Amino acid sequence: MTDEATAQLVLRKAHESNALPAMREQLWTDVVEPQKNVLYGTERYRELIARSDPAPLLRDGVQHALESVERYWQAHYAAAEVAARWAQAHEAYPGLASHIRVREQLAAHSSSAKNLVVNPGFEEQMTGWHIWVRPGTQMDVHLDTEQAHTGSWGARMGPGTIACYVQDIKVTEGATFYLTCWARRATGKGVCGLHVWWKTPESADLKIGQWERRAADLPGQWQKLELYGTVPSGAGIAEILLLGQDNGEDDACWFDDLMCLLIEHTE
Ligand SMILES: [Ca+2]
Repeated sequence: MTDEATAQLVLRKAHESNALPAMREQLWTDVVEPQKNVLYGTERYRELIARSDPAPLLRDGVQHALESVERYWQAHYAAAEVAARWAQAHEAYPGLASHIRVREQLAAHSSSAKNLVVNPGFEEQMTGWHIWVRPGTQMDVHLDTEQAHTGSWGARMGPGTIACYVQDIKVTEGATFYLTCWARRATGKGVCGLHVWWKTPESADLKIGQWERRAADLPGQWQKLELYGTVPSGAGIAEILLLGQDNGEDDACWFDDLMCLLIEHTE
């Protein structure tokens, strides 16, 4: 992103894209439902549509767009000005309110925000974290001083099949959840991703899709990965998974410097 006009165009496109799932619902209600009797296998059709739900992909796209805009603004304006620009955007694009609210809160409170992740930079070794390796498979998982985003330590995985560094965060449904980390891949092979597995307060699977953000194909570079949204109904635990997968012999990935915020809504 190179200028303010592009930033505004990205915001407008994100706003338009964000309306697509609602438009699809409207299409169903207005066009398909009234003709239910003439459409063969309507339930099956609905099932197919449900499975092809574009909402998670759109959410990722919108988040990525807003992240790009924020990066541009942060590079060109002071914090107060960035917050003011998000307030303007909130006004101009009401459909993006839930996304922009997070940006406003971060701009306004980032210095005083309470990071919920224990030992977020692995400087206290494995305090707060545990490791999961898929049973029956191998993964080399260890903390590493060769690569760190900040401090001395980073969390390394590879070579191996699939494993995660895991930490549970207590959450309350309906609050805004924000999670970010830094990730680095050794090569363009394998998978390196930030996940959230939603669980009930009793630690049972909530049986909804995990939130996921994969590191881009930028070997050797530290990348910021970000996930946020509303804590789903019924959730009491957000299980953070730092995932490494399919790392070949010369391959590995690293994670460092997590931040997790829970923003309760007071309005
Ligand atoms: Ca560190």
